[in-house]
Amino acid sequence: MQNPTRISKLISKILRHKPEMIGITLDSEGWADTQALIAGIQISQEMLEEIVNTDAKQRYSFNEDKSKIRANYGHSVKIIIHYPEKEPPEFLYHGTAERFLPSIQEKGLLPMQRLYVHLSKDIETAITVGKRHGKPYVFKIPAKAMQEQGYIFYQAPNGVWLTKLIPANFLENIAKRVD
Ligand code: HQG
Repeated sequence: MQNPTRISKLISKILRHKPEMIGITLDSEGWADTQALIAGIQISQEMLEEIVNTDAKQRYSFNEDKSKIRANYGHSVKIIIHYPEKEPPEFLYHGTAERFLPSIQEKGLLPMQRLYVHLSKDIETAITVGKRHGKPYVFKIPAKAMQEQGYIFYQAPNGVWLTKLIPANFLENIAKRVD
């Protein structure tokens, strides 16, 4: 029996970063042909549907007739998903690792390899995100105030918040060390 978590990680890699690794392509909005993905990673349609439907972070969506599939967020491939622009809550959070602090304090939060900076709605989620990179560190972002100054915030289907850039001045004196 194939391990669904391992398959899901492989699907993330293909649909966000490297479709060419199984010889498939993404269209301009990130959609891949479902049957081509299934053939490329040798899983059943049922397994794929189970992964899409049960993924804890709703990482993937099918189109209406399930002929296409895409990742909902996290891409490095240059596609354009039209996320709804949304009014953010007063504060959002970004979990990172302590080792990135000097660079972040100098340059602000940048999308790095991805298309957007990813923000979380609460500190706990941000800590989990930060732990993926090392000793976690959480920035509290005054999202509402930024939006009022013209910065645009989007929300992916799973609730992850996205924006293009958080300049360093919005991070000043509001960083929280996580022990
Ligand atoms: C850091 C996961 C140096 C940034 C998560 C982060 C998320 C800088 C790292 C989603 C920097 C990029 C995305 C700067 C930002 N200098 N480092 N100027 N600006 N960074 O993985 O936000 O489970 O691309 O702080 O839950 O960690 O995959 O982004 O630490 O929602 O579905 O550069 O991926 O979702 O790392 O994670 P990432 P992220 P999944």
